[in-house]
Amino acid sequence: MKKMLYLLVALQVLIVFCAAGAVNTYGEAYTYIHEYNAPVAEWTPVEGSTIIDSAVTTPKEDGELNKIYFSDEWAHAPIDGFYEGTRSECSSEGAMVIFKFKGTAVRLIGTTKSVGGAAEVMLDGEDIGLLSYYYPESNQKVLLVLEGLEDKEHTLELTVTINEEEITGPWAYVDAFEVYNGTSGFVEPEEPSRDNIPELGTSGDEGYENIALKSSVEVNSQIADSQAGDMIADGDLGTKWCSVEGLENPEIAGSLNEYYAVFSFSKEEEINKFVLYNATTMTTGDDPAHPDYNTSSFKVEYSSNGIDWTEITRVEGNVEPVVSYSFEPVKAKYVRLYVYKPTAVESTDVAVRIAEFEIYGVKTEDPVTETPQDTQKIEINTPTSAPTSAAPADVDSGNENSGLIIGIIIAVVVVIAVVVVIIVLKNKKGKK
Ligand SMILES: [Ca+2]
Repeated sequence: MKKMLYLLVALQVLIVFCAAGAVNTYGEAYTYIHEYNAPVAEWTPVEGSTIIDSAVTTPKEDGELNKIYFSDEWAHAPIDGFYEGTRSECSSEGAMVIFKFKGTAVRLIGTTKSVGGAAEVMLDGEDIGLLSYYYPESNQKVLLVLEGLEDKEHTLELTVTINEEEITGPWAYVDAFEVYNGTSGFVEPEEPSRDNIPELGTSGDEGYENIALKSSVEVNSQIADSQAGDMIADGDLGTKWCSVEGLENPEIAGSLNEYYAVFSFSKEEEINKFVLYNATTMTTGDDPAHPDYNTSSFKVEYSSNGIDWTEITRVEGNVEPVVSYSFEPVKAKYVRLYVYKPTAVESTDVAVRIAEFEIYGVKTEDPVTETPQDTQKIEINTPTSAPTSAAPADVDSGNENSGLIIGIIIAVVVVIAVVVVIIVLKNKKGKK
């Protein structure tokens, strides 16, 4: 059952990566905006707008302006952090919400979740598209924006459905509707700043370098080859290791999912620092837009045999994209990053997403610098054919061969000469 859940979550995560960043425009008269991963962390009402809280319900037949009709499947729960402390939710296909309003713009404020489904959206009886409640978890999120409408009464109708494409249940959420006049209701969020993200490979003390790049990496699991374990140490902030399949470990009370990445070196290395780059530091994709993707709790350990581990440090409640930690140098053949809360403390997202993990160790001679010297030697030796120590053995053996041939020729000539002399002498004797 758990495996099945993991599989579902994995599929969801895979799909959301594909679906990220979708912006749809329906028709010329008005715009409809919904991004699965719109990084709208906070919702700010438009000045002069009217907020219609979802806790107000009315019979469908009333069709009363600025009232929300919920079908019976909806539950209206008191939850902190929502408008007037309430949020409505349901998980029934076909459940409906009908909202009648007068204005040129409307926004739906709700929640997205990893179990989120979808809703078919109708405006004034016209099908305008599918609204997704899916992923990542975010409360009081702007889920739907309709702007540039005619200034008259409109009816917005949502019908809850399974988001078949995304293989989730029909979970749907409504906090409130916001009605206003104007077209500036939706503010595009700013790109997250990269000011505090150090360049890869630049965090080491003098004489130290990121030796994770030359380690071999083993992870407990990975979601796909495109987000493989070794991408945590490939010197690229455009790639990450992602896993949704953690381990059960009783060590940390209450933990359900734990993950590891083990870095193995060919010999013991002296190390004194690690730098963890969460997926929020990435230079590609939409991960940077989600501060909840910062690994919340983890520990880093080292070992000389891969069996007995010594803890370097333990981090809990982290919210930073980059976590850097220096320590007294230790000798390690193995380093283990052990994650036991992969996302923000309040998040239920079970995916660990780490773009890069640097381990700073004593710098060794770069074998790359030896190559030009060798090349130079060959370049010098080749044209002169000088019999230096590096002179090609072929040349010597070639000399030996030609000497041998000359020797053989001389020997043959000598033998022939001797034979000729003997014959001549014999003939002379015979003639006498
Ligand atoms: Ca990487």
